[in-house]
Amino acid sequence: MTENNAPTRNQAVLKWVDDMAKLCKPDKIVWCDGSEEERARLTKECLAAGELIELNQQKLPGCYLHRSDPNDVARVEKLTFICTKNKEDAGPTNNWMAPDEAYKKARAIFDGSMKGRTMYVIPFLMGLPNSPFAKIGFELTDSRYVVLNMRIMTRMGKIALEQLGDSPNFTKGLHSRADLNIERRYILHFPEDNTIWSVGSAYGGNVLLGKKCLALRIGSWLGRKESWLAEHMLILGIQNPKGEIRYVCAAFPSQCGKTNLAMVVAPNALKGYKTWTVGDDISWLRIGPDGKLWAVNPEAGFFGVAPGTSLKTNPAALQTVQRSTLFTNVALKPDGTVWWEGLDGDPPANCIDWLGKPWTPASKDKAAHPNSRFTAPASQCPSISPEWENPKGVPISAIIFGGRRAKVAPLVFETFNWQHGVYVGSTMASETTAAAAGQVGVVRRDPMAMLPFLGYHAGEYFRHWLDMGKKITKPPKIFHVNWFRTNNQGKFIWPGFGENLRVILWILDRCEGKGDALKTPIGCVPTPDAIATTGLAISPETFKELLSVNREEWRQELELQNEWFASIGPRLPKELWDEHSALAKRLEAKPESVVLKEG
Ligand code: GTP
Ligand code: SPV
Ligand code: MN
Repeated sequence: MTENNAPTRNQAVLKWVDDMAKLCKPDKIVWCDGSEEERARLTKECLAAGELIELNQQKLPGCYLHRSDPNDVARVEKLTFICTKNKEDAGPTNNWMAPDEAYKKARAIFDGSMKGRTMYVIPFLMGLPNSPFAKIGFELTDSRYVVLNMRIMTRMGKIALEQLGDSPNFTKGLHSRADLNIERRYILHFPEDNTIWSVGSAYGGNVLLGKKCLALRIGSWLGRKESWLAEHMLILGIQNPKGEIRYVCAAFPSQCGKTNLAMVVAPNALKGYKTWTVGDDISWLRIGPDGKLWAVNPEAGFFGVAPGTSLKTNPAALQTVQRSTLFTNVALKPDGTVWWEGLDGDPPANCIDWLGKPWTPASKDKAAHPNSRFTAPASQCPSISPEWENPKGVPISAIIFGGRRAKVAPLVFETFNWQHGVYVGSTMASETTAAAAGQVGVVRRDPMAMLPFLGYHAGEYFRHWLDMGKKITKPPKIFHVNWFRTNNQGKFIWPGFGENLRVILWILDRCEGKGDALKTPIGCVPTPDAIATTGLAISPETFKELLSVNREEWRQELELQNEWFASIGPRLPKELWDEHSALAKRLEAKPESVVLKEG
């Protein structure tokens, strides 16, 4: 039945779509072409069905609001599985299910799940056409909301079919909302079959299969096989007053500031600097013919966190979402515009909260869900880089790891070399956020910000990073940052946001053999005057505190790292244990010519 109106003669695609349709039993099958006509038609259907609410078209042209099911508002890590033949290959950080069992369990839920519904076939491209980085995927889904989101987040439709041609080489993604029952929800990855099955959810990373499922979990698996890296990283270009542009990648866990840093605007004190957004969530990195590491953003849009986004914190994001944007789980104002906690100005006197209920500032619950999001085309971002669609990518000068740590980690430090940098990435820790279901604010290890997104064994992943380091002849330097240090009242002591650019400029100085630093046991920190603080309302004591390395705290940190490394088991590369011992030694040694705060 699929051949009738299918826009491809690719037999592998046709057979697979047919098989999946037999399982899900949709009333009809629609092949998506990515056209404007298709967008308008699906939007109209969504409005009629109550899946979208039209926003004020004068103030927010082309913008709509979606409210998800209240039990379906974030990624569910507990229900996300890596289904490799051997359990060991998924490693100790992933949930594992045997492929046979996983297919069987999910089949029972997919069976007939699309009765009375349409199955949309979405061919999509991650990366740019004719790029060595690009990968092709298909998502079969019974959700129009997913189609409309995928249309923004990926290069979808004809363009993907053209790239694929007759090749059987594509990721097979199947998604059904089924009954949105959390007891019947699974996000299953079969890297050995290049297959993703997601059922029982209709939200974000669970169902926009190009993003976390393909670009990171399947991507990381392919990256190891094909010698490249798939990472949870933003890509940012920084142009100095001479007009030279340098690029950095930064890996921060979910809701820890990637979108914000990707769109950072130079504060007045840094006149003459300009910033360019290349990507805000995912980087695919390959070694170029010049021996440098090159990065591509495989996505075409932003699925960004709404709360906290304001003219003060992220003006570029706010400008990006003024048109052709889908909002999910934000609050609705009486004038048909949107609101969320942290947006500029006073809270509205009344509005409709994310659950569809009346809300006033006196209400004790939040008006927007803490993981409410916007989906917007990257091309609309005022700081989008002219290079963002370069199929070769951009050359990377520095890799920056970072987490949300109230204490311990200083504002910034530079690692001694690639291996030490991999160790720092592998031991990253961060407080959990609302991006995933579960408790918020608990410190956990989140290596390279990839804990929820690894498609294979964490120990093997660290090995892959070490191996890549040997192949990159001109490696980027590796740094660690922490924008989230707090004082004893729990208040952030670093102003963050635009001011983070000051730290990035020190990082770029260090990449060019400039910038003053002090050697500490954990790495090199800036000297107090190496980072420009003009125009910052921050006392010299606070700044000192931000850059301090407390030996006692780091000794405790080492103990926790011990447990973490032990949990990875024998596949943890020995080099990382060596780095761990070396840090222990440096912490015990007498300070060199270096000022260190004693615990
Ligand atoms: P995902 O899309 O979940 O991967 O998140 P992300 O890493 O892109 O995080 P995002 O930039 O959306 O920031 C998440 C939250 O952190 C928002 O509420 C921001 O306002 C806040 N945030 C971002 N940067 C800073 C900063 O420098 N300082 C402080 N205090 N908060 C920040
Ligand atoms: C994240 O959680 O890191 C996100 C949002 O970027 S989601 O697409 O839901 O994974
Ligand atoms: Mn993310």
